[in-house]
Amino acid sequence: NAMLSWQRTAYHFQPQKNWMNDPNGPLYHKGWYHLFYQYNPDSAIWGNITWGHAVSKDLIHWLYLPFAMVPDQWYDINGVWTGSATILPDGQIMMLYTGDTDDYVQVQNLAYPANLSDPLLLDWVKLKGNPVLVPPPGIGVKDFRDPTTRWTGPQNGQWLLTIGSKIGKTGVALVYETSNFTSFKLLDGVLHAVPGTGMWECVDFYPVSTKKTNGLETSYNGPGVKHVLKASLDDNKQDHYAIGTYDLGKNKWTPDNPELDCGIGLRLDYGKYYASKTFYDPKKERRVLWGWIGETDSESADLQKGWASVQSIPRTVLYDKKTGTHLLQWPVEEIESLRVGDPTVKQVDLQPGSIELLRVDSAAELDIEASFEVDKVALQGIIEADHVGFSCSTSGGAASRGILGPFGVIVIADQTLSDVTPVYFYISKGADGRAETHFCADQTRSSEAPGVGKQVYGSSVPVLDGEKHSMRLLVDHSIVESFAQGGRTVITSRIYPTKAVNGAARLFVFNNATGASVTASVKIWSLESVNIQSFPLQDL
Ligand code: DQQ
Repeated sequence: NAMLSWQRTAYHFQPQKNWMNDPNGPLYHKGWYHLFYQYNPDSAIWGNITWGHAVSKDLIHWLYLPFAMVPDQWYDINGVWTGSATILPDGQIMMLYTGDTDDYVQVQNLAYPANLSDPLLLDWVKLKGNPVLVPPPGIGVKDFRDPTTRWTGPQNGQWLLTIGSKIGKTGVALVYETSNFTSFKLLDGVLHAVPGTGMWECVDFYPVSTKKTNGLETSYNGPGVKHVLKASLDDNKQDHYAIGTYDLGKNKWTPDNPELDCGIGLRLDYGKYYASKTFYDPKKERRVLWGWIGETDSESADLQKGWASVQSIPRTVLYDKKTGTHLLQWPVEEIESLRVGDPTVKQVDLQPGSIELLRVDSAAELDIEASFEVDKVALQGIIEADHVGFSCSTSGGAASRGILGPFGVIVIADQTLSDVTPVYFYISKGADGRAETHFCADQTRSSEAPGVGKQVYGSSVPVLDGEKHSMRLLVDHSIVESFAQGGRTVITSRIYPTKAVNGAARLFVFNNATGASVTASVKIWSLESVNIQSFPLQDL
């Protein structure tokens, strides 16, 4: 066990031991950010699902609290599953969650804090009348889960919320109306449905501003607003989203680009990332996104190391005005408080086929900003490039050379380049003959450990006229969160280095293109570790 303790992260949220999955009911209350999470108190694999609870003043330094809810009622005895918080205008907090019943039926239950004046919200009361909602006719009893935060409906005093399901193989978001969180009415039609996508878990639905740079409260609507629909697809464990317009009166959401709707469209994160959920942070007027980073090794390895999963660093979410097609995800600014001293700043000219070591302290815990300028003449020669149809996942990874890529950084590498996780751009010729940029993270040589996932993750990313190719990386021992072009495309890597461990970790920049030189400008900060403290009550 101790041997594997280095795989634990230094500044991501994770429990002291055992299994964790979805983030639940994130909220802000009396100066504290609250995070609840799916947790197994008994083992490093999924089961006995209980709500873990932690609080933080800054979304980075956490304090473990006693469990908020345990499976102890007939209506949640097989698991206190995922739910969302709603803070009502009078300050009351409604926590609606899915319970797996003694009969394995998925029902919705209500819980609320026993004492709202407690900033830590230590005690939670389950409503006597639970469950408040059972699967409606035509919906499978195992296909009805993960209620959202509510938003205001078209009529006075009417609230709406959505719950994911499937009908046949069509993923759907059902909409319910309520005025009290104890009685609900299923509305006709659905918010949205996509054939062939299967069960929609952890649906999220929220407004984004097309004009301002602040986030919007969940009920906010009006001009200059678009609505994001996100579904976590149970069939392939991917979080998909699309941006569209919401007709409140008709209760219908229409994707801006039907090609990019929740079935085949954009992914929030092209790496290991699932069951995400946003909340509105009134303190900083932003919308913050949480996501579950699972393991890509085997269950037996997880049992051996005694823990599984971490939560992503919370991200602010904004509409990307420049493309109009993407969201922008960016680590919350509070992460910058972990930066130690001044950054290492370097400009490196990288000839075709070159790699350079960047000397930095503690390369296992870094915040990296890097931008790359590609030789203009070479870029114009894109017509010569012959990579129509390039995709990260089917490419050979960073070792496969093309005319205009790959180039980028290599993180969690050892000195001998035996463990390497390259994160890079690759420019190919798109179907329209113009340059198309791909953002990839290559796990294929990230570890010598047996039985771990070793894919090449990634996607194309819009790089607009006048923009450099830019990336930001948060490196944390066994997790790398990579953001391209200000957060248009994001990839989370879960890696299991065996050599590039702690002080042995190194950082490189590279250019493996055959036909272009690249100038890399990098800024690198070492990040402090965060010690998650236990609330004293846990010891009682
Ligand atoms: N995890 C929960 C469910 C949800 C799934 C159970 C998504 O409520 O659908 O642990 O990861």
